[in-house]
Amino acid sequence: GSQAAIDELRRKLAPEGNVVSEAGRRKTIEVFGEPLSPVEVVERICDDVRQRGLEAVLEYTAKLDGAELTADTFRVSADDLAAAHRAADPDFLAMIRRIRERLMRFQTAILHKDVRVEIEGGGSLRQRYLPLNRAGLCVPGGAAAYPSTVLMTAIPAQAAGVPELAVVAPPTKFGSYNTDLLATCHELGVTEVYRMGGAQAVAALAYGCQGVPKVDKIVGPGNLFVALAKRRVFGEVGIDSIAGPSEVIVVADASTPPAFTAADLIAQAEHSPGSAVLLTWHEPLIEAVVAELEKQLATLSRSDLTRQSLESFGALITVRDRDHAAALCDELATEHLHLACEDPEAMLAQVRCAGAVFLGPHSPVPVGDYSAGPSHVLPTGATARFANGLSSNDFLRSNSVIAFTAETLAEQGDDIVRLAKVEGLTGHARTVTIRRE
Ligand code: HSO
Ligand code: ZN
Repeated sequence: GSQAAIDELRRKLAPEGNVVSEAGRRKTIEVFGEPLSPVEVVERICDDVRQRGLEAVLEYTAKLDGAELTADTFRVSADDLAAAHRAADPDFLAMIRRIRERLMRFQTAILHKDVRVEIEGGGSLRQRYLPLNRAGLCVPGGAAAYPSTVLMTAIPAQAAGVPELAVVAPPTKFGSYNTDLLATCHELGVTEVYRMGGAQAVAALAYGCQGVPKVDKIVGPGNLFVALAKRRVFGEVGIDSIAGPSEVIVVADASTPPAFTAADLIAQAEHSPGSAVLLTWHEPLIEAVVAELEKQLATLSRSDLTRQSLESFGALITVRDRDHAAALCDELATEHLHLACEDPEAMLAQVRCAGAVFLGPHSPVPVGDYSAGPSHVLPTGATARFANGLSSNDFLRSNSVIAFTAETLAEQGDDIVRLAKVEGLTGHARTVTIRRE
């Protein structure tokens, strides 16, 4: 529980590639013929796209993603979407529909409801929620294909009632050339899919360019460039939280099967880089988990990557007791928190900061990644201190609505006039007094 140990854990939980990490901030890259920080590179790309539009987007797509696209080919055609859907395995599509059903039910249930408060003297005050007109959804495509991310971003938006959705995915075999991804878009009724990624995709969505109308909000995960670009364009458009590499803290005790815990840690490290931390007050568990990790890594498809990821960003830690574990979890504010110990409900009551919490032995993180209902787009790098996971409510904005009667205006008029005079704004005061004359 010493500060040094917490700092060490923080480093493990914020590997390079996370906007909040020192390592990520310090490195330099040569995109413009001179070494620049990622922040500077992203600024230049965003500004260039803002000025030169699609021409700049296509240039960066060629230079950074190695794909030669034109104004005619950078958007996935309706034919390509339909063809991917036709070619898809019917079982795959049936699965997508089942998952859509579950996500839609949860995302609809949590939507903010309009609120109306009657004023005693007459009239009403309201809070009214309305969907955004147009949202951009970032889907990554570097290390693996993520049709699940299409589900986890598009369905919350559809639950909120957003009429226009634009998906961007890099022009790679894991991105916008991936037929599973395209079939998923088609199944969900998403017709606008663009072959672009990185900062140039975020800038194109934020500022608009030939063939891409600007969006109101950009959501979804991505690499460092996507994350920095979202931060750059924020204010021009809305964004969700800024997601970095995936992380988990698993809290386990004598009741937790070591094989389950090893599998849960591996699932996170498999994202590579992915941070996987075990906290336990049952010391013998650690040795048992190490043995299980070895055993399970031997039969994993991405075992080298996962092993490296566990070595760099994994930690198996003994804590004093449950209270100590809860305090550490709250402080580390991790993306995924899996309470795999006995009486997880009791510990849930002690932890407030986490992106998503998974309770008990039957709720491994991939149920949330793939099928349960909440979105898997979650705050990482301790940003769960202040940020939320993506949900249908991110696609709503609200108006307050004020409707007074003459009686209510008369009743509150003196307060309004008095405060207006304190601020020296006699014009404000007159809007009330003129109605009395
Ligand atoms: N665990 C990732 C989401 C994901 N897992 C997608 C598999 N595919 C971030 O929450
Ligand atoms: Zn995952």
